[in-house]
Amino acid sequence: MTHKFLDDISSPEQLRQLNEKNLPAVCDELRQFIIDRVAQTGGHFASNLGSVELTVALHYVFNTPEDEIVWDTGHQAYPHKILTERKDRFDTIRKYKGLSGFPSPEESPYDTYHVGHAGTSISVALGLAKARDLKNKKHHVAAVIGDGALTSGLAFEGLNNAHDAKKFIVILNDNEVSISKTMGAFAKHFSKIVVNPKFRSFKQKTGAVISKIPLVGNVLTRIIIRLQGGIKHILAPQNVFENLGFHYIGPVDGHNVIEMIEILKMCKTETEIPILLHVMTKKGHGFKPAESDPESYHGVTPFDKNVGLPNGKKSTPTYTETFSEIICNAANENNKIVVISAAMCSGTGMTKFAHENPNRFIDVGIAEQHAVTFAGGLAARGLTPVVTIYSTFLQRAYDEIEHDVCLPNLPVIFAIDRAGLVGGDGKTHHGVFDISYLRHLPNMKIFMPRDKAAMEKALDFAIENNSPCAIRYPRGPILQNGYDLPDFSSEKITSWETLKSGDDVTLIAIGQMVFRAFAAAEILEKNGINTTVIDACAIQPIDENTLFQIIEKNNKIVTLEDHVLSGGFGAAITEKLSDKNCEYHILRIGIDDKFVEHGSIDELYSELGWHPKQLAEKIKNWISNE
Ligand SMILES: Cc1ncc(C[n+]2csc(CCOP(=O)(O)OP(=O)(O)O)c2C)c(N)n1
Repeated sequence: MTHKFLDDISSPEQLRQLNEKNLPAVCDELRQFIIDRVAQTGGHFASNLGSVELTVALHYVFNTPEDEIVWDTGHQAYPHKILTERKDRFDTIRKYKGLSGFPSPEESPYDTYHVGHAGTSISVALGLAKARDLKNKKHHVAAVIGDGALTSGLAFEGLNNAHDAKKFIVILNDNEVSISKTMGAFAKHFSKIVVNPKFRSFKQKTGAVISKIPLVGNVLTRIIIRLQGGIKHILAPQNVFENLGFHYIGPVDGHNVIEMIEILKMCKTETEIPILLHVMTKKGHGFKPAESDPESYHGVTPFDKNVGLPNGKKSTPTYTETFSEIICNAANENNKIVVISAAMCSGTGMTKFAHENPNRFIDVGIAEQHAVTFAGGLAARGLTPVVTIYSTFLQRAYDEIEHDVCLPNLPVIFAIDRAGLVGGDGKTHHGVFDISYLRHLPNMKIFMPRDKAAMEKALDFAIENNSPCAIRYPRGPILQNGYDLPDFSSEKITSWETLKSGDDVTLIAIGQMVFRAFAAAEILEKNGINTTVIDACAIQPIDENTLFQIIEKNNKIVTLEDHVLSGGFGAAITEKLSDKNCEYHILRIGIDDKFVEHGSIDELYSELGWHPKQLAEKIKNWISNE
């Protein structure tokens, strides 16, 4: 498919050569390009359709990459990637060795910072602006943040610190949606500003017209902006941004590229105080199914653009779906259970729970720290809070887990989804650190079930237990690659399960790695190596009885975990054996001191050597060298 303008635009410099009147057509082509490509590759979709005009306007008005734009979270930066020298490689997005799904300075000088987690843009941009000032440079710095990302505490901390920043613009891309509806009082505050059309048209019309008058334009615009400040105080006395020292401009139509350009030019002239530009966009703009169901189209797998997303469920349930089922069943029996989500209701499979238990489901917004401490408060008064959260986002709340849950020893349950490698989202999203950052906390217990039976036992234990418990489980279906095993059968979840016995070596694995260990054991068997295979569902505390029995029989052990080795499960075993002065030989299989890139799970496992054949080979070589 050819594009009249886009085919000749590889960089913002080329975009800036165009006459302004052609920019709406550029936007249409860019949007169609994204629809065509993401329907084939999968990836973030609805947010990128919403950010097209804003991106074109920003690169048109600002002298990027000298002027610096920081995209918050980075899931909306596909139009930016396409305009900044990556159009020809866009087919490789999120694929192994291909373009990252998020901004990455290693990939392009136009990507000012690594992102993936929400709420960082204002702090990053302030840091860049301060560095600019200290180095006596003169360029502009802008942060683009969604109304969802603005619910995170970190974003507020950045806003609070920005009052004296110069040549500094925060652009609030407000589509009233996070992944689900944006939660909290802040979102309500925005809607009050938005329903103030009188204010909006005054600002846009006067500002845009006057800024066109040569020489006096900029000065007058500035006066007008100040004047508007006065009017706005009458019209919108509660404007929180003004109270924080920003000059607030908006709300403006984020799909009118010409209007956006005028307003951004106007913003550029105001160099002395920070500006908050409030832009209204529609998530999924220009693709009807995504406009009407932005949640389903937030992130997509490949789909037929003429039909829309496939419906129907896959035959093998995922770990997420399984947890969803058992927590709903548990809540039917136990009215103390309360589920808390940090803006990830559907991702963590809690849609059904929220529907069935509206009073016992709380979406706190992108506020992981608050989610954990809030859960502590609930637990302190006898409720059973379950924080359903991705491993990578729980990292935000380390101090709250330690100080507000483990120290007072409160029975908060952490349902840690996406624990392990996640695939296309890559290094900002792999959930491979949680054992390390939880294991050393007193009172914390950690389980990693391989199947539904173990998950049920882990949840039952956690509900009965009077201290914090974490249940970690990965993305994807149970029975990874069809390595079928009977149900977890240990009576207690705190006891490890011996799946098979053999004399040469013992494989101790957690979660989905149990299936891989078992398949590797079958290959080793064919090579004359007899293995014992253990499912170590209880990671913390470990089942010492079983561990010491194993060591007495055979002191060669291999640990397998979808986690970093440093501080991980294998490290826990090593510590335990060393402390007891055991004689042992250990091979720890996991991730060795590196950030794993993006790609399919299959490719990443190949790279790490986690396919059963590779595992068997590695174990065989290790045994022969011991
Ligand atoms: C710390 C953190 N928590 C959760 C997420 C998952 N997440 C990715 S995008 C998103 C919604 C962002 O909403 P908004 O900023 O309004 O952007 P929109 O998608 O609406 O354009 C969420 C919750 C994340 N990336 N980082």
